[in-house]
Amino acid sequence: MVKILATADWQMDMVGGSLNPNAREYLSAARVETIEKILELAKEENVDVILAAGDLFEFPKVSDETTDAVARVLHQSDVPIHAIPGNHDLYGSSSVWNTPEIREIDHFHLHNEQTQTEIAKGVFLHSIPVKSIYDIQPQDELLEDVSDQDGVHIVMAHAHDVSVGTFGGHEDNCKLPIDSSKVIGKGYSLLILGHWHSWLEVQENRVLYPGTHEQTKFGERDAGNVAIIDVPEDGTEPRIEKKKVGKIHWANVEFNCTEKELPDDLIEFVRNQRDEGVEFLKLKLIGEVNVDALAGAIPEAKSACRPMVRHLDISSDELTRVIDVENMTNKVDLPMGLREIQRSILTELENAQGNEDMTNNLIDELYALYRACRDAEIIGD
Ligand SMILES: [Mn+2]
Repeated sequence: MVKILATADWQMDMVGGSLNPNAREYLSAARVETIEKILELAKEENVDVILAAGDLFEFPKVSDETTDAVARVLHQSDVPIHAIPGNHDLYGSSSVWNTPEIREIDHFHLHNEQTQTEIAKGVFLHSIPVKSIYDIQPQDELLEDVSDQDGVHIVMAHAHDVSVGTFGGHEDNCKLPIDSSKVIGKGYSLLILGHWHSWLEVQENRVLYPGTHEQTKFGERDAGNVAIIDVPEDGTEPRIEKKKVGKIHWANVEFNCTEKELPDDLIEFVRNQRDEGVEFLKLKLIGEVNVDALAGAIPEAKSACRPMVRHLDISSDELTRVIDVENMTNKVDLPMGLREIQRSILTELENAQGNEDMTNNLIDELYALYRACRDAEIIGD
Protein backbone atom coordinates (compact mmCIF):
# COMPACT_ATOMS: atom_id res chain seq x y z
CA MET A 1 0.00 0.00 0.00
CA VAL A 2 1.27 3.46 -0.92
CA LYS A 3 -0.19 6.43 0.88
CA ILE A 4 -0.41 9.73 -0.96
CA LEU A 5 -1.40 13.25 0.00
CA ALA A 6 -2.73 15.12 -3.06
CA THR A 7 -2.98 18.89 -3.30
CA ALA A 8 -2.90 21.60 -6.00
CA ASP A 9 -3.37 25.26 -6.83
CA TRP A 10 -1.74 26.93 -3.83
CA GLN A 11 -1.56 30.09 -5.99
CA MET A 12 1.11 31.55 -3.68
CA ASP A 13 1.58 35.32 -4.12
CA MET A 14 -1.95 35.79 -5.43
CA VAL A 15 -3.23 39.32 -5.02
CA GLY A 16 -6.82 38.75 -3.87
CA GLY A 17 -7.80 41.92 -5.66
CA SER A 18 -11.47 41.94 -4.68
CA LEU A 19 -10.62 41.99 -0.97
CA ASN A 20 -9.74 44.94 1.25
CA PRO A 21 -5.99 45.32 1.95
CA ASN A 22 -6.16 43.82 5.47
CA ALA A 23 -8.12 40.81 4.29
CA ARG A 24 -5.66 40.34 1.46
CA GLU A 25 -2.77 40.22 3.89
CA TYR A 26 -4.66 37.86 6.17
CA LEU A 27 -5.38 35.56 3.24
CA SER A 28 -1.82 35.56 2.05
CA ALA A 29 -0.55 34.61 5.54
CA ALA A 30 -3.22 31.90 5.75
CA ARG A 31 -2.04 30.40 2.46
CA VAL A 32 1.38 29.81 4.05
CA GLU A 33 -0.02 28.52 7.36
CA THR A 34 -2.22 26.06 5.53
CA ILE A 35 0.79 24.59 3.72
CA GLU A 36 2.26 24.03 7.16
CA LYS A 37 -0.95 22.28 8.13
CA ILE A 38 -0.74 20.07 5.04
CA LEU A 39 2.76 19.01 5.97
CA GLU A 40 1.68 18.24 9.55
CA LEU A 41 -1.20 16.18 8.21
CA ALA A 42 1.17 14.31 5.89
CA LYS A 43 3.24 13.37 8.92
CA GLU A 44 0.24 12.40 11.05
CA GLU A 45 -1.18 10.25 8.28
CA ASN A 46 2.22 8.77 7.62
CA VAL A 47 2.02 9.39 3.88
CA ASP A 48 4.81 8.21 1.61
CA VAL A 49 4.63 11.04 -0.85
CA ILE A 50 2.91 14.38 -1.51
CA LEU A 51 1.69 15.16 -5.03
CA ALA A 52 1.18 18.84 -5.90
CA ALA A 53 -0.60 19.22 -9.23
CA GLY A 54 0.45 22.63 -10.48
CA ASP A 55 -0.20 26.34 -9.95
CA LEU A 56 1.55 26.25 -6.60
CA PHE A 57 2.52 29.81 -7.46
CA GLU A 58 0.31 32.50 -8.96
CA PHE A 59 3.08 33.67 -11.31
CA PRO A 60 6.21 32.11 -12.81
CA LYS A 61 8.20 34.72 -10.89
CA VAL A 62 6.98 35.69 -7.41
CA SER A 63 8.16 38.07 -4.69
CA ASP A 64 11.26 37.17 -2.67
CA GLU A 65 9.07 37.10 0.45
CA THR A 66 6.78 34.48 -1.04
CA THR A 67 9.65 32.33 -2.31
CA ASP A 68 11.29 32.54 1.10
CA ALA A 69 8.07 31.80 3.02
CA VAL A 70 7.23 28.74 0.91
CA ALA A 71 10.79 27.38 1.03
CA ARG A 72 10.93 27.89 4.79
CA VAL A 73 7.72 25.92 5.30
CA LEU A 74 8.75 23.11 2.95
CA HIS A 75 11.99 22.68 4.90
CA GLN A 76 9.93 21.79 7.99
CA SER A 77 9.06 18.43 6.43
CA ASP A 78 11.01 15.65 4.82
CA VAL A 79 8.12 13.85 3.09
CA PRO A 80 9.00 13.71 -0.63
CA ILE A 81 6.98 16.21 -2.67
CA HIS A 82 6.46 15.78 -6.39
CA ALA A 83 5.18 18.86 -8.19
CA ILE A 84 4.50 20.07 -11.71
CA PRO A 85 4.25 23.59 -13.12
CA GLY A 86 0.70 24.66 -14.03
CA ASN A 87 -0.46 27.41 -16.37
CA HIS A 88 0.24 30.11 -13.75
CA ASP A 89 3.75 29.03 -12.82
CA LEU A 90 5.40 27.84 -16.04
CA TYR A 91 8.95 26.65 -15.69
CA GLY A 92 11.77 28.85 -16.97
CA SER A 93 15.30 29.86 -16.06
CA SER A 94 14.12 32.94 -14.17
CA SER A 95 11.06 31.27 -12.65
CA VAL A 96 10.55 30.65 -8.94
CA TRP A 97 11.32 26.95 -9.59
CA ASN A 98 14.86 27.90 -10.47
CA THR A 99 15.65 29.98 -7.40
CA PRO A 100 18.26 28.52 -5.03
CA GLU A 101 15.68 28.64 -2.23
CA ILE A 102 13.38 26.17 -4.00
CA ARG A 103 15.95 24.22 -6.04
CA GLU A 104 17.92 23.17 -2.98
CA ILE A 105 15.05 21.63 -1.03
CA ASP A 106 16.22 18.10 -1.44
CA HIS A 107 12.90 16.34 -0.84
CA PHE A 108 11.15 18.60 -3.35
CA HIS A 109 11.03 17.25 -6.90
CA LEU A 110 9.78 19.42 -9.73
CA HIS A 111 8.85 17.65 -12.95
CA ASN A 112 9.24 20.30 -15.61
CA GLU A 113 9.42 17.63 -18.30
CA GLN A 114 7.07 14.69 -18.71
CA THR A 115 8.57 12.01 -16.48
CA GLN A 116 7.96 8.61 -15.01
CA THR A 117 9.20 8.23 -11.42
CA GLU A 118 9.10 5.13 -9.23
CA ILE A 119 7.68 6.61 -6.00
CA ALA A 120 7.51 3.25 -4.21
CA LYS A 121 8.41 -0.25 -5.26
CA GLY A 122 6.32 -1.01 -8.35
CA VAL A 123 4.39 2.27 -8.15
CA PHE A 124 5.04 4.72 -10.96
CA LEU A 125 4.13 8.40 -11.09
CA HIS A 126 3.64 9.88 -14.56
CA SER A 127 3.92 13.66 -14.32
CA ILE A 128 2.67 15.94 -17.08
CA PRO A 129 3.82 19.54 -16.63
CA VAL A 130 2.14 22.44 -18.41
CA LYS A 131 4.67 23.72 -20.90
CA SER A 132 2.52 26.27 -22.70
CA ILE A 133 -0.78 27.80 -21.69
CA TYR A 134 -1.86 27.57 -25.34
CA ASP A 135 -1.51 23.78 -25.50
CA ILE A 136 -4.62 22.26 -27.01
CA GLN A 137 -3.38 18.71 -27.50
CA PRO A 138 -5.35 16.46 -25.15
CA GLN A 139 -2.91 15.46 -22.40
CA ASP A 140 -4.24 11.89 -22.32
CA GLU A 141 -2.62 11.45 -25.76
CA LEU A 142 0.80 12.02 -24.14
CA LEU A 143 0.38 8.86 -22.09
CA GLU A 144 1.14 5.38 -23.37
CA ASP A 145 -1.18 2.48 -22.63
CA VAL A 146 0.07 0.73 -19.49
CA SER A 147 -2.66 -1.91 -19.26
CA ASP A 148 -0.17 -4.70 -20.00
CA GLN A 149 2.66 -3.30 -17.92
CA ASP A 150 3.62 -4.39 -14.44
CA GLY A 151 3.11 -2.16 -11.46
CA VAL A 152 0.68 0.52 -10.47
CA HIS A 153 0.56 3.68 -12.56
CA ILE A 154 -0.53 7.11 -11.33
CA VAL A 155 -0.85 10.30 -13.36
CA MET A 156 -0.47 13.88 -12.15
CA ALA A 157 -1.52 16.68 -14.54
CA HIS A 158 -2.79 20.24 -14.58
CA ALA A 159 -5.68 20.36 -16.98
CA HIS A 160 -9.34 20.79 -17.81
CA ASP A 161 -11.15 17.47 -17.75
CA VAL A 162 -13.34 17.37 -20.86
CA SER A 163 -15.09 14.26 -19.58
CA VAL A 164 -16.82 16.57 -17.06
CA GLY A 165 -18.05 19.15 -19.53
CA THR A 166 -17.20 22.01 -21.83
CA PHE A 167 -14.84 24.84 -20.99
CA GLY A 168 -17.75 26.93 -19.63
CA GLY A 169 -15.91 30.15 -18.83
CA HIS A 170 -13.10 28.72 -16.73
CA GLU A 171 -9.85 30.31 -17.94
CA ASP A 172 -11.25 30.64 -21.42
CA ASN A 173 -7.93 31.55 -22.96
CA CYS A 174 -6.27 28.47 -21.51
CA LYS A 175 -7.70 25.13 -22.64
CA LEU A 176 -5.30 22.41 -21.49
CA PRO A 177 -7.69 19.54 -22.20
CA ILE A 178 -7.48 16.05 -20.77
CA ASP A 179 -10.02 13.24 -20.99
CA SER A 180 -9.83 11.43 -17.67
CA SER A 181 -11.91 8.49 -18.89
CA LYS A 182 -9.27 7.84 -21.58
CA VAL A 183 -6.49 7.99 -18.97
CA ILE A 184 -8.22 5.37 -16.81
CA GLY A 185 -8.97 3.40 -20.01
CA LYS A 186 -5.23 3.22 -20.69
CA GLY A 187 -4.66 1.29 -17.49
CA TYR A 188 -3.79 4.05 -15.00
CA SER A 189 -5.02 3.50 -11.44
CA LEU A 190 -5.34 7.09 -10.35
CA LEU A 191 -5.35 10.57 -11.90
CA ILE A 192 -4.62 13.62 -9.76
CA LEU A 193 -5.54 16.89 -11.41
CA GLY A 194 -4.91 20.55 -10.70
CA HIS A 195 -6.53 23.66 -12.23
CA TRP A 196 -10.02 23.69 -10.69
CA HIS A 197 -10.15 25.13 -7.19
CA SER A 198 -13.04 23.17 -5.70
CA TRP A 199 -12.85 19.54 -4.64
CA LEU A 200 -14.21 17.31 -7.39
CA GLU A 201 -14.05 13.53 -7.48
CA VAL A 202 -14.65 13.09 -11.20
CA GLN A 203 -14.56 9.34 -11.03
CA GLU A 204 -14.94 7.78 -7.60
CA ASN A 205 -11.59 6.75 -6.12
CA ARG A 206 -9.87 7.19 -9.52
CA VAL A 207 -9.95 10.77 -10.78
CA LEU A 208 -9.68 13.73 -8.43
CA TYR A 209 -9.28 17.48 -8.33
CA PRO A 210 -8.30 18.08 -4.68
CA GLY A 211 -8.66 21.82 -5.34
CA THR A 212 -6.85 24.69 -3.67
CA HIS A 213 -5.74 24.30 -0.05
CA GLU A 214 -7.08 27.75 0.90
CA GLN A 215 -10.06 29.25 -0.92
CA THR A 216 -9.03 31.97 -3.39
CA LYS A 217 -12.29 33.81 -4.07
CA PHE A 218 -16.03 34.05 -3.42
CA GLY A 219 -18.02 31.50 -5.33
CA GLU A 220 -15.68 28.52 -5.06
CA ARG A 221 -17.98 25.65 -4.22
CA ASP A 222 -15.83 23.45 -2.00
CA ALA A 223 -12.26 24.71 -1.65
CA GLY A 224 -9.77 24.25 1.20
CA ASN A 225 -9.23 20.49 1.08
CA VAL A 226 -6.52 17.95 0.40
CA ALA A 227 -6.84 14.22 -0.25
CA ILE A 228 -5.32 11.30 1.58
CA ILE A 229 -5.23 8.37 -0.81
CA ASP A 230 -4.41 4.73 -0.21
CA VAL A 231 -3.15 3.07 -3.36
CA PRO A 232 -2.99 -0.74 -3.19
CA GLU A 233 0.08 -2.15 -4.89
CA ASP A 234 -1.95 -4.97 -6.48
CA GLY A 235 -3.68 -2.48 -8.79
CA THR A 236 -7.10 -2.68 -7.13
CA GLU A 237 -9.13 0.46 -6.57
CA PRO A 238 -7.49 3.24 -4.51
CA ARG A 239 -9.37 4.85 -1.64
CA ILE A 240 -9.71 8.65 -1.55
CA GLU A 241 -10.41 10.50 1.68
CA LYS A 242 -11.15 14.22 1.84
CA LYS A 243 -9.52 16.32 4.56
CA LYS A 244 -10.35 19.94 5.31
CA VAL A 245 -7.25 22.08 5.82
CA GLY A 246 -8.33 25.59 4.76
CA LYS A 247 -8.48 28.19 7.50
CA ILE A 248 -10.69 30.95 6.17
CA HIS A 249 -14.47 30.57 6.04
CA TRP A 250 -15.94 32.44 3.06
CA ALA A 251 -19.68 32.91 2.60
CA ASN A 252 -21.67 34.17 -0.33
CA VAL A 253 -25.28 34.74 0.76
CA GLU A 254 -28.46 36.74 0.15
CA PHE A 255 -30.53 38.79 2.58
CA ASN A 256 -34.15 39.56 1.73
CA CYS A 257 -35.03 43.06 2.97
CA THR A 258 -38.77 42.85 2.32
CA GLU A 259 -40.69 43.74 5.49
CA LYS A 260 -37.60 43.61 7.67
CA GLU A 261 -36.74 45.90 10.55
CA LEU A 262 -33.81 47.84 9.19
CA PRO A 263 -31.05 48.27 10.09
CA ASP A 264 -31.47 45.89 13.07
CA ASP A 265 -32.40 42.67 11.24
CA LEU A 266 -29.59 43.11 8.76
CA ILE A 267 -27.05 43.76 11.49
CA GLU A 268 -28.31 40.72 13.39
CA PHE A 269 -27.96 38.60 10.26
CA VAL A 270 -24.32 39.61 9.77
CA ARG A 271 -23.63 39.08 13.47
CA ASN A 272 -24.96 35.52 13.16
CA GLN A 273 -22.77 34.87 10.13
CA ARG A 274 -19.77 36.08 12.11
CA ASP A 275 -20.74 33.86 15.07
CA GLU A 276 -20.80 30.90 12.71
CA GLY A 277 -17.18 31.63 11.85
CA VAL A 278 -17.56 33.52 8.58
CA GLU A 279 -14.61 35.84 8.03
CA PHE A 280 -15.05 36.86 4.40
CA LEU A 281 -18.67 37.70 3.64
CA LYS A 282 -20.33 38.64 0.40
CA LEU A 283 -23.91 39.68 0.94
CA LYS A 284 -26.45 40.39 -1.74
CA LEU A 285 -29.46 42.42 -0.59
CA ILE A 286 -32.66 41.51 -2.37
CA GLY A 287 -36.35 42.33 -1.95
CA GLU A 288 -38.11 45.67 -1.48
CA VAL A 289 -37.03 48.66 0.58
CA ASN A 290 -38.26 52.19 0.98
CA VAL A 291 -35.97 54.87 -0.27
CA ASP A 292 -35.50 56.20 3.24
CA ALA A 293 -34.12 52.81 4.29
CA LEU A 294 -31.78 52.94 1.35
CA ALA A 295 -30.66 56.42 2.33
CA GLY A 296 -30.48 55.74 6.05
CA ALA A 297 -30.82 52.27 7.51
CA ILE A 298 -28.80 50.42 4.89
CA PRO A 299 -25.75 52.68 4.98
CA GLU A 300 -25.99 52.53 8.79
CA ALA A 301 -26.07 48.74 8.69
CA LYS A 302 -23.10 48.64 6.33
CA SER A 303 -21.05 50.80 8.69
CA ALA A 304 -22.07 48.73 11.70
CA CYS A 305 -21.29 45.42 10.00
CA ARG A 306 -18.04 46.25 8.24
CA PRO A 307 -15.86 45.76 11.36
CA MET A 308 -17.65 42.52 12.33
CA VAL A 309 -15.86 40.42 9.71
CA ARG A 310 -12.50 40.64 8.00
CA HIS A 311 -14.02 41.40 4.64
CA LEU A 312 -17.54 42.52 3.89
CA ASP A 313 -19.00 43.16 0.49
CA ILE A 314 -22.66 44.23 0.55
CA SER A 315 -24.38 44.88 -2.76
CA SER A 316 -27.70 46.73 -2.98
CA ASP A 317 -27.90 46.64 -6.77
CA GLU A 318 -30.73 44.13 -6.83
CA LEU A 319 -32.95 45.85 -4.30
CA THR A 320 -36.28 47.14 -5.53
CA ARG A 321 -36.87 50.68 -4.35
CA VAL A 322 -40.26 51.75 -3.18
CA ILE A 323 -40.72 55.52 -3.24
CA ASP A 324 -43.61 57.09 -1.39
CA VAL A 325 -42.94 60.84 -1.21
CA GLU A 326 -45.88 61.78 1.02
CA ASN A 327 -45.18 59.07 3.52
CA MET A 328 -41.48 59.90 3.70
CA THR A 329 -41.96 63.62 4.02
CA ASN A 330 -44.22 62.97 6.96
CA LYS A 331 -41.96 60.37 8.49
CA VAL A 332 -38.80 62.47 8.60
CA ASP A 333 -39.88 65.74 10.13
CA LEU A 334 -37.59 68.44 8.76
CA PRO A 335 -37.92 72.19 9.31
CA MET A 336 -39.08 74.45 6.48
CA GLY A 337 -36.46 74.94 3.81
CA LEU A 338 -34.85 71.55 4.43
CA ARG A 339 -38.25 69.99 3.98
CA GLU A 340 -38.38 71.56 0.49
CA ILE A 341 -34.95 70.17 -0.38
CA GLN A 342 -36.03 66.73 0.82
CA ARG A 343 -39.23 66.92 -1.19
CA SER A 344 -37.39 67.94 -4.37
CA ILE A 345 -34.89 65.07 -4.03
CA LEU A 346 -37.75 62.63 -3.43
CA THR A 347 -39.68 63.90 -6.43
CA GLU A 348 -36.59 63.61 -8.63
CA LEU A 349 -36.15 60.10 -7.28
CA GLU A 350 -39.64 59.20 -8.32
CA ASN A 351 -38.90 60.48 -11.81
CA ALA A 352 -35.54 58.70 -11.96
CA GLN A 353 -37.09 55.23 -11.66
CA GLY A 354 -35.13 52.93 -13.95
CA ASN A 355 -32.12 55.23 -14.17
CA GLU A 356 -29.59 53.47 -11.92
CA ASP A 357 -26.88 56.15 -11.83
CA MET A 358 -29.24 59.01 -11.21
CA THR A 359 -31.08 57.05 -8.52
CA ASN A 360 -27.82 56.27 -6.73
CA ASN A 361 -26.72 59.91 -6.85
CA LEU A 362 -30.03 61.09 -5.48
CA ILE A 363 -29.97 58.52 -2.70
CA ASP A 364 -26.47 59.69 -1.77
CA GLU A 365 -27.80 63.27 -1.67
CA LEU A 366 -30.72 62.27 0.51
CA TYR A 367 -28.43 60.33 2.82
CA ALA A 368 -26.10 63.36 3.07
CA LEU A 369 -29.06 65.56 3.92
CA TYR A 370 -30.29 63.24 6.70
CA ARG A 371 -26.76 62.83 7.99
CA ALA A 372 -26.25 66.60 8.15
CA CYS A 373 -29.58 67.06 9.92
CA ARG A 374 -28.69 64.37 12.43
CA ASP A 375 -25.25 65.88 13.04
CA ALA A 376 -26.88 69.27 13.62
CA GLU A 377 -29.39 67.55 15.90
CA ILE A 378 -32.28 68.78 13.79
CA ILE A 379 -33.59 65.20 13.66
CA GLY A 380 -32.97 62.32 16.04
CA ASP A 381 -31.24 58.98 15.26
MN1 LIG B 1 -4.51 26.50 -13.48
